Amino acid sequence: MALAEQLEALAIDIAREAGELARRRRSEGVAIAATKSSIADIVTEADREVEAHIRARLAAERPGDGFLGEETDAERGSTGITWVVDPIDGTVNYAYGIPAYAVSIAAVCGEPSPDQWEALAGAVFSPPTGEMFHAAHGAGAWLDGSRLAVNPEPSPAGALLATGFGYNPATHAGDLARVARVMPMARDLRRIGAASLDLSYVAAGRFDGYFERGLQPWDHAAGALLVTEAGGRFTRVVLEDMPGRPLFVAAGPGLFDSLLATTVGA
Ligand code: LIP
Repeated sequence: MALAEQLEALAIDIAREAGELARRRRSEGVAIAATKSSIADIVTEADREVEAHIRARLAAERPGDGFLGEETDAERGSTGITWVVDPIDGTVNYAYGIPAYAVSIAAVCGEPSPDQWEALAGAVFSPPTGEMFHAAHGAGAWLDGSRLAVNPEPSPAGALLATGFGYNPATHAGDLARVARVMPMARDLRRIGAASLDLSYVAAGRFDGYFERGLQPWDHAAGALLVTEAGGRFTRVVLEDMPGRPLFVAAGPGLFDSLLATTVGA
């Protein structure tokens, strides 16, 4: 088995275990552990416990690999492989009991930074639905054994698009102006609240496209590979007004260029 597929198999196993743990903790009641960048940016006890579980499993299975996770300190590895992990993507949904959250695990090689890494494998597990989206570089994107393909073109009714907003209220007006620019090309807009699911749904053809500013590496590492392995395109654009808050765009080949041009805006 090629290295990318070995890493994919490990990501799938650990994402499922971690997802079952997250679901159990959800049923037992969610405890907010702290807030992070703003009062709206929460971390639950389960986020931390699930990340600790994933990190320990990866360290046991692949000692020497690096780790970049949402809730714990990054660690450089010696093998050239780094795991990029979001233990519970969609934490606010998770805390409110909205059944739209996921465990996202990706393995990348090279410098562990989104503008330099090459993604080799990824798994996005949705505990509420039991769906396992997964991909290995060059081996396609899959959902529970079925191969995924993005929508080549939106329907004549317009594109079904998804987006998201950050935790800093000062960014909302700009993000809403972007939505207003995009709506003329859309049949409708969805706000799921978990980038890993948004990207998985683009890969599965459930959305024609997705755009959002300010994602963290762990929000998109696995989902971006799913989109490209399903025949779509994904990009990260640094915009002058806020270089630290890149814009991310994903879509099928027939929509990508116009969605990118519209979301970047002149
Ligand atoms: C979430 C992202 C989502 C974004 C939220 C948040 P978290 O990640 O997946 O796309 O709109 O603001 O960043 O914090 O739940 O891991």
